[in-house]
Amino acid sequence: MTIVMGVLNVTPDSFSDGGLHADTEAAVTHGRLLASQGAEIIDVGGESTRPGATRVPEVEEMERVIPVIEALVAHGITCSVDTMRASVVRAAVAAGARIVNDVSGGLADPDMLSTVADLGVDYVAMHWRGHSEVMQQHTDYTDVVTDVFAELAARRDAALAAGITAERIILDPGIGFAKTSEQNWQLLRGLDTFQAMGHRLLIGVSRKRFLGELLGDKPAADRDVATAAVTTWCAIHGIWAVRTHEVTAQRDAARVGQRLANRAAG
Ligand code: PMM
Repeated sequence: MTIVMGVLNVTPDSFSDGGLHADTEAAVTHGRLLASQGAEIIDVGGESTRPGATRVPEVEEMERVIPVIEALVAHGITCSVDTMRASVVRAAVAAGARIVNDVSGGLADPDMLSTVADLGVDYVAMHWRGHSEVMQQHTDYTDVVTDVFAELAARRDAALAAGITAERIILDPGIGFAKTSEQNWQLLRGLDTFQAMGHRLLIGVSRKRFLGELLGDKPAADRDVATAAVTTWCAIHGIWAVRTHEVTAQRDAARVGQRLANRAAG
């Protein structure tokens, strides 16, 4: 069945007050809650990738994510690290992370792919065309499904060439990254095309802006029902995992999708 990857952003805008220790504690508490609700992986990130966001210094990113990963792993929780930096990957894997979630697909850091190959962990390569400050200036596609497929296949090939084995590669078309709302919908309609690449697929639509836009500018906190609708669609299409902020409704939605597709319930 489609599994849920719970989003844990250890960023100041997610955990508003207190110093670093309070942030770490609040993050660990939240990560444990998501896991107890049925998230099979907790995706720990210390750098916001929202459109327009500026980069966080490397030390700060490490200070945010490493203690949280250590604590969650100590509680027996499977963690991925959401980072574009090879140095953060090394520290996160040493702290017990088992999956690397690189929204840049290896493009942001020339050392990323060889580092992941060396560490022998799973690798999510997402479709990406540039950092958050500029990504919405890169939404020109001839055909978004065909073009994202080709660009993602190139990243997959680069990962293979660097020595990451095929079974370890997970692909993600990068909903909301250098895409307009319409292009996001086209990519979601094209999931079968991406399935044909023969890798596990991860989809992240949780609370994203295009859902709010569809629903009369609903605020982010009110987009979980719409997210669940897409989760059902992802489950129907055999997606390996959805990356979401909320877990309970997403798991239910994945079960429904599983039954609609007439696969055995997970
Ligand atoms: N989206 C965000 C962050 N990381 N990782 C993957 N693999 N796929 C995504 O779609 C994705 C991601 C942005 O969402 P957030 O700011 O709400 O975490």
